[in-house]
Amino acid sequence: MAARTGGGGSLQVKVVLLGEGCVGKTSIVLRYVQNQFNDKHIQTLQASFLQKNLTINRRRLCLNIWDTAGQERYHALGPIYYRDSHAAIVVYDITDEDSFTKAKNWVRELRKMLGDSCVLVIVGNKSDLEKNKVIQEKDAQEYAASVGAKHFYTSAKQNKGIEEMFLDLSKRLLEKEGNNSNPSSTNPSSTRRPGGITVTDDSIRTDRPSGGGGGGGGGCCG
Ligand SMILES: Nc1nc2c(ncn2[C@@H]2O[C@H](COP(=O)(O)OP(=O)(O)OP(=O)(O)O)[C@@H](O)[C@H]2O)c(=O)[nH]1
Ligand SMILES: [Mg+2]
Repeated sequence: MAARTGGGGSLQVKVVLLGEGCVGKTSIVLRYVQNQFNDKHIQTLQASFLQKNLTINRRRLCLNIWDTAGQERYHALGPIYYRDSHAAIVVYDITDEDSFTKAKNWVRELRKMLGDSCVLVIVGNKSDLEKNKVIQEKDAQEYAASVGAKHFYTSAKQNKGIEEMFLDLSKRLLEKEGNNSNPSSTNPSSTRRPGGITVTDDSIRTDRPSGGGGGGGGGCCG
């Protein structure tokens, strides 16, 4: 689905996070949007919604991010959140073989339901636990390439790889949409990134979806 340009010339895009429970989907988004990290696993119920506004090379982008629940009992809700998505981030835990299998299942489902229309990213999270890694980088990279996805390592805990992953995804979304959105005025808080890209973190908003998103109690990780 083509992204639409909202008020203020900002390109509105929908991004969904999918993956098994406890792999760190919520942690990745909370680190990216609020620069927070929680050691406890607070299971997401259904899904949570967060927004992040960026300006990349004077082009405005609003990421509307749906962080879905990984528990199996919510699997059937997946299409509600990935439908019409412009990008999907499929997350696995580098220390958990099953979570990689589950990530592959999500990719298969996405490709079947959405075709090649959405930008696909596969993320190996918890890169700080390198010593416990069970999914080898070569396998992960080869798999990602075989399904037309990019692969990134992240650590929400140590704040590694997350900005880079969202930046790459955002640039690909902008490229896909062409060069026709309105340039915004230069913002003094802009930061220069490698590769000559200027990125501005415009504003932050977080919300819960109506009808019961947000975190619940309990956890699988102790
Ligand atoms: N060591 C380490 N732990 C992490 C990292 N990211 C998340 N965690 C931990 O992993 C657990 C699960 O994180 P969540 O972000 O709640 O996982 P989730 O994928 O959103 O889980 P569901 O909402 O149940 O689908 C928590 O205890 C986090 O603190 C990371 O990069 N490194
Ligand atoms: Mg969660």
